[in-house]
Amino acid sequence: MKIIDAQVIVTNPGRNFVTLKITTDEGITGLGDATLNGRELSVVSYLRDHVVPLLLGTDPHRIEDTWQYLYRGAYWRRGPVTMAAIAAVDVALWDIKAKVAGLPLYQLLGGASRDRVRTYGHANGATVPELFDSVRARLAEGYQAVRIQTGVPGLKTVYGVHQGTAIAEADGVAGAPRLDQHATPLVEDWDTRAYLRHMPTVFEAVRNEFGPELPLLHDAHHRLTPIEAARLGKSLEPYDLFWLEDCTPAENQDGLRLVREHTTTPLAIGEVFNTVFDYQTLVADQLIDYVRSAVTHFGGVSPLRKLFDFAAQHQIKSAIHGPEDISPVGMAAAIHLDLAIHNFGIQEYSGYTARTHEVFQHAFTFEDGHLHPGEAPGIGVELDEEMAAGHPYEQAYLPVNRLQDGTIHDW
Ligand code: KDG
Ligand code: MG
Repeated sequence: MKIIDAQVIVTNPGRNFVTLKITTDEGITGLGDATLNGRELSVVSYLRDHVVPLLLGTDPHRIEDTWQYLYRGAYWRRGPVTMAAIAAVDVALWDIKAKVAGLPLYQLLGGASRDRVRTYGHANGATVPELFDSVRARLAEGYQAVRIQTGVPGLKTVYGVHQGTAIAEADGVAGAPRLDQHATPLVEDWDTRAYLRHMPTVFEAVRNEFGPELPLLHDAHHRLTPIEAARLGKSLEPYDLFWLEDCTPAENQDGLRLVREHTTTPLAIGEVFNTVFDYQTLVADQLIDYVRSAVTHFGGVSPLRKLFDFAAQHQIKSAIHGPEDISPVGMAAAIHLDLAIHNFGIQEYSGYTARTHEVFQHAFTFEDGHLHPGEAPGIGVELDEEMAAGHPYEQAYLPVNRLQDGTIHDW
């Protein structure tokens, strides 16, 4: 079998998604997600201009060899653009291989290790009463674990707290919020001391309202220094978090050592990482509890599975990044992996707009807070190209963050 065509399709059924479609001489097609939020077109060019010419005429079954060729053969390794492009190829080739076998991808990854995949959803509110409403809405949708994000007194806009941007048309997960995307970057504001004072009061209120059982998560979104993160982790210990996510930017992996020494709150990290090398110290020294990379930003199913095996040796579990900016193609690949690996932890899932479900018809299902990849051969996603063309690309940026004196801060 040979690859005879590879197209890059950009569509915006609510937000921008980049999809690679590989076609073989036997008429079998495979899809891969290459969406890099806010920098989408750089991956489109990387694929169209530099990767597609290398794929034509090659054997789609040689997934590992193709991966190594694209990774090592570029000379310039790693980085989000490169690894999103390689991820799209890797997933599209797994899709083809599984379709040829007539099996859902998870069967080729060793078969199911569980019956279904536990997820967590996003609850948020500018105030605590609004947050409670949001938690109730997620529970009504079936979620059995909830991420908690709130406004901070004195700050206008804070990460994860969506102001009037809920997607009314979202189905399945009805209240799925639209992650802020703007034609020019929205400027949010930040005050670490106000945040550190506020968060324990929020979690105390949530525990009092919803009881001790509900798994609660929180994303600090890279904003704290290690000692600030240590303080937050310690102050949240009475509220028994499932995890504290991205508590500090982890370019300096050793920073997590300080956090770890001061708190027993479980730590999750890695959604901006793109190779196993970003995790080397974190995993080998057991400084974290969950690895958070997305199939889409980590080079695909092949390297992510290797990361999970490395993590398993250190009793660290998976928690694949699954925000709204991972397309249903990237999400489907994640769910197959979640079902197959032994050290599965939890899967993030925020749902999609109704239009997204129409453009990307998928076999995966969401029920009672759990996902299942379905039994369709391959990853189980088909792209309606005509419909996709009806929703063209729109330039969109993520927000940026400034301290109250105007200094740029991590978003
Ligand atoms: O594009 C950026 C988002 O993917 C990110 O902000 C979402 O932090 C995120 C999460 O945990 O889902
Ligand atoms: Mg996050």
